[in-house]
Amino acid sequence: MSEITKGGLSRRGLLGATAGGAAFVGAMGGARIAGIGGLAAGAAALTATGASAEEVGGFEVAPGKLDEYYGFWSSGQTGEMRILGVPSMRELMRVPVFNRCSATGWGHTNESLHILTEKMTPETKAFLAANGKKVHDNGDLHHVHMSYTEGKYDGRFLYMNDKANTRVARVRCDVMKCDAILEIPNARGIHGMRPQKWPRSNYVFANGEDEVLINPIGTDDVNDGKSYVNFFTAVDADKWDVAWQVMVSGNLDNTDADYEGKWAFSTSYNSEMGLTQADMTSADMDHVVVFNIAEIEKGIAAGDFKEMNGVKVIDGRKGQNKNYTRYIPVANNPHGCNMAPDKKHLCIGGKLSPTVTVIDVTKLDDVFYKNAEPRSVVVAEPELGLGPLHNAFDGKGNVFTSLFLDSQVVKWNIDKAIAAYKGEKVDPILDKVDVQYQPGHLKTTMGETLDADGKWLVCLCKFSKDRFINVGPLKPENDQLIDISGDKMKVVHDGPNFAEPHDAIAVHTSIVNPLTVWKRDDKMWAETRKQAEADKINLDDWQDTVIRDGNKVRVYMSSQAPAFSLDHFTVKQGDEVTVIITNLDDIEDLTHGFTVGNHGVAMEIGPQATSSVTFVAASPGVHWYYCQWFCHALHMEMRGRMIVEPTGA
Ligand code: RUQ
Ligand code: CUA
Ligand code: CA
Repeated sequence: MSEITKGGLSRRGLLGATAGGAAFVGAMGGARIAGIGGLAAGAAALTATGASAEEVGGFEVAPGKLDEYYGFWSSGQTGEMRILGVPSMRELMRVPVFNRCSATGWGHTNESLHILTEKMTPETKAFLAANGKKVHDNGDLHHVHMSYTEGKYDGRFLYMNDKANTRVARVRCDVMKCDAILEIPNARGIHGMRPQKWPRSNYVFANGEDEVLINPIGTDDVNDGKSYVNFFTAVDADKWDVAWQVMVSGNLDNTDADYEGKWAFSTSYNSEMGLTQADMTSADMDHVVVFNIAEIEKGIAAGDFKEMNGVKVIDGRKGQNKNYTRYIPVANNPHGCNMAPDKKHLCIGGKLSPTVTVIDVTKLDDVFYKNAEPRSVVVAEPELGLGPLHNAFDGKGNVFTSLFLDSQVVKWNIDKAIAAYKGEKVDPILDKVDVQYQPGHLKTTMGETLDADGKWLVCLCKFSKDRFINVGPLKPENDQLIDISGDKMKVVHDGPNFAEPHDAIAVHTSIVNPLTVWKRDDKMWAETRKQAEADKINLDDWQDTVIRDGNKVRVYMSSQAPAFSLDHFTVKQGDEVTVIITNLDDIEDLTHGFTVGNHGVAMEIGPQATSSVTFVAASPGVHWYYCQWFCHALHMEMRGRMIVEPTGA
């Protein structure tokens, strides 16, 4: 077992109330953090004020009524993106991204396989082939963020990371489907991810959390942290390729960008470059890395990079004495990294320290160009409670910070925190509210944009414990809705959610306006259209043609409720069969599906969409296919036969 277990950390300790939390911090080296006991007592006293919260209401959305915000949720290890309505917290849609989806055929249709494999590294392709696979079936989607123009959501794309398989993906907001995935070379474990906010999201910044060997295995000692580095990646959001990478000292956890397009920031909990948990928590201080975007672009243009696996890599490690990066010391093992919409203040969650470190980003030029001491940019460091992880904003100068160990959200004021840091006798804490339980991310409506409106806060709690009827040892998360329109926060709704949303954003409905029916010339099936043109098939017209091309058979079908254009087709055992279906229905909500019995074949075909799937007809006999999307009174009868003639027949 690890050092920490020996030190007394148990699951019970983690889950317990403040006392357990204090034990946790103690085990993690809390001796270095002053005032834990007193702070915990203060927190408990404040909690009692929950009853005085203002009754504002307005979160219940009656049947037939619509939500004011789109909530875009990550799903962690489920690998998909989810759309919820806010404030109703109703789950509206699941958008498969890194996972294999049984309903839509994502990860199985040719269109999705094209997206999943197009920008895969040769290394991964070879690994998958050795395992008899084309794609990974899992992903760990932590963060979803929308594209920006001048600090505001622009409704074009949603970007998201995959920590499990080191990828970044993009979802088109016009159809709410993933249209691009990029595996990041060199780095491992993409965790933090944010689009550039200003002037627009030209870059998507992506952090590698896991350390990677500098040299091929066998060259250096794998048990020496000095053999490892980490990578910060800027993805060109338009070309969907890596623009550049920066090699850094220490690992990288969460990232954000400023509102001027000058900086990106990443927290590091392993500045020690430790390879064990004990080593990763051994130092007094870790750091936030500041990336100087203009200097990095200049360095790339001037050729000051090393090419690694086709990527231009700048060396931004400590001691390079160049203007690419600076390392700002913060208390050991920081986590969340959130830029306030006042354009000035960056808030860093202390995690093992009960503080949030506030950095004034307008002071960063002095650190880069005037040799100012790195900590001179710190303008406040309020003690807020135990386990501060993430920060959200109301656009009125206040911050909401999740306290993982205290199971609370604390509301505090930036100006007051700055005054207190200067020595004035002011308490920056405005309110605390209990949440159930152990919150991670928390998000305010429009809170990570210049349009932050301070109406709702969604707090994503990692444990639900007793909040719902028991569904067995695996329990849902609890995404709680908190009314923040008054002075006091008020928890108004419990939102159970399956494994395991990490992060969410809430975007006003005026910004997002998806289509209800696909456009026939959509690029999603551009490759399929090319093949159809070669086969002299008009994909926009009625199709009922079977084309044989050696042992490859292409079956072109149309669907129109309640029938497929082919009620049967015949192939030979061993044929590689591609079924291409175009849904000619152009009515809103009229989706068809195509499932072949006992073949593991299923896909969605949206109104006016084309979808295709390829498999080998290895099993002779008659196999029924059917529409699995309830589309008509005769939906059950929307089926047909695939006749597979035995070899030699
Ligand atoms: S960060 S552990 Cu979003 Cu709190 Cu992934
Ligand atoms: Cu078409 Cu059911
Ligand atoms: Ca550390």
